[in-house]
Amino acid sequence: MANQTVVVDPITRIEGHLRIEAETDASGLITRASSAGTMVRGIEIILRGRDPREAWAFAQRICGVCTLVHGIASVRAVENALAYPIPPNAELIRNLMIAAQYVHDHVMHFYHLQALDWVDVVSALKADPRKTSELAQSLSNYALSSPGHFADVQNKIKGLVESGQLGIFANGYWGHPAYKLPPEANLMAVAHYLDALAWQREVVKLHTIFGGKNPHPNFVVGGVPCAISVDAESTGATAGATAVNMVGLAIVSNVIDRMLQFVDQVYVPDILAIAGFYKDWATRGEGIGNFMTYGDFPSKGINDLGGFLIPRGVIVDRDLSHIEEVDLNAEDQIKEYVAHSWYDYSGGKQEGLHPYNGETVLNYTGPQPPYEHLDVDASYSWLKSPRWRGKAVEVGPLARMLMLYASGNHESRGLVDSTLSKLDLPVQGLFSTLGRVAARTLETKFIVDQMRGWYNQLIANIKAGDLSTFNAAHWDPSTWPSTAKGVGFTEAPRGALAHWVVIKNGLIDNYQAVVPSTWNAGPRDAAGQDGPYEAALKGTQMADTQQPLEILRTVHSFDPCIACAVHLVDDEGEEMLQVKIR
Ligand code: NFE
Ligand code: MG
Repeated sequence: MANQTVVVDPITRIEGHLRIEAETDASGLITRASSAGTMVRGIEIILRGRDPREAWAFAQRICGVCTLVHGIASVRAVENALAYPIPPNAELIRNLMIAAQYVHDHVMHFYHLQALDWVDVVSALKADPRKTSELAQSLSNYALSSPGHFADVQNKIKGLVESGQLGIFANGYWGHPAYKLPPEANLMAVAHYLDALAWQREVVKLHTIFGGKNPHPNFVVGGVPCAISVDAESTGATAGATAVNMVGLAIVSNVIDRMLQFVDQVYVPDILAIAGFYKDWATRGEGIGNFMTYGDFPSKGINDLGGFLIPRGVIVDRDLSHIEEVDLNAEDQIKEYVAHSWYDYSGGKQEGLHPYNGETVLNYTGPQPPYEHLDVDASYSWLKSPRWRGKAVEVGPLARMLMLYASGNHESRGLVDSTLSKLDLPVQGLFSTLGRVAARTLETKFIVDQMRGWYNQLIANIKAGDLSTFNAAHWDPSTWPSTAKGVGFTEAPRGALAHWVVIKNGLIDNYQAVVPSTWNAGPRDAAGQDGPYEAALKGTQMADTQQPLEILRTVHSFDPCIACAVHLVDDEGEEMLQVKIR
């Protein structure tokens, strides 16, 4: 083999349009990788001149996968600008909604977007359903583990394969030597893929109770838009259709139980079992080694960082003995660069801008389609390159679990240590593709365990007579200063997310969103430093450059969302996976 540029475009089983160009040496080792977002929409431009109280409804349309998170970041940004506190019940309901999003999103990401990198669907046909049932029952007491259930699933797959239409299972590299699971484990995982589809349809109800619908539940600046009604307890009827009553709260309680059950009985045991076959991926896809969180799940208001369940900070160079502080308002800390992006800045392409001064000026200088390669030495992405104090940082579940671990959080340390010991891996194994997959699962367990506490607190408040969910104090724009600026942040499933808003005379003057997948998937910066995907792909040995499964494994371990990352489509139709070799 000669040196090649392997192009994977689009990367499938993600949200949005992502292209990876990986330059390899003669052995198939990746020597340089370039991550390109190839889709642009302009939500930040659409927001200018609007009433900041309605920004959430537009901003939330940045993405329907991490639905909710842009609504949360937006109302928090406006509340921050207006020094607008929300009632304790609103904080509890937001925590429950954000947590539900983690559990829903992480389970779906594993089974529906990522599992097929590790699970060979076609191999499941060779499994013995009886042995599969024994395997499943040795891992947990999940109810759907009978030989008959697995035989049914196997027949379903057989039908798909025999019809020649694998449908949702099309386009896998089935039979690739990097698939290591025995047929029984493959069959079990495919069965759980299908079970997770049915499960997610039920648990999404939590958002519909508190926010009216999903995707895109409703929010309001100053609280949450659901009134709590205790009158309708006996009938289930409510005076106003949007009120939450005891019947609705009982459904929320049931959803929390179902989430807990699926995570404990299916998701966590599956990941532990599957990870045992892929321990070599604990030394692959290491990445940039810097990790950042903004923190979330407040218990004493958004301004009391000490009351956050997930702490804020940066870990530099994998040093878990020290956490750096992050200040989202400090102009010298968070900056976005466009040196390799299809944007211009008024001060030139080498400049970095803090989001309060952020500019969104499109300037496409790439090749006209159809093209073979991007000019990766010039501009090559619609993503900007955000940096913290000039450093590329990874955000997401691994960053959060590391921050919890480094800050001494007892439950998360227990989860991480017991997992490492079960897999017989050192702590360094966390800084890897497998580490990202495992951290997402452990985080789900950590968060789902918190949900009952918030729920109980909400019920206790209601029983004590506190029904307040909205604070009207600063709703009227006549109470606002003529100029104000604020930042709203959240830990979205894919990582640290913030929106910065500048308000002038009651209207939005500037609005900038810096999003988890922008942090992770962004291109090289003005100093030529790789983004986290690029760094994680560099040094990866590919078995077969025509079947870039290794690239998919590492990129999927970050859970990309390019709609979020660019928030700015070309008018080309959907394209199937294409691998071009030079
Ligand atoms: Ni569209 Fe998103 C999340 C945000 S990703 S999925 O989680 O914000 O970057
Ligand atoms: Mg932006």
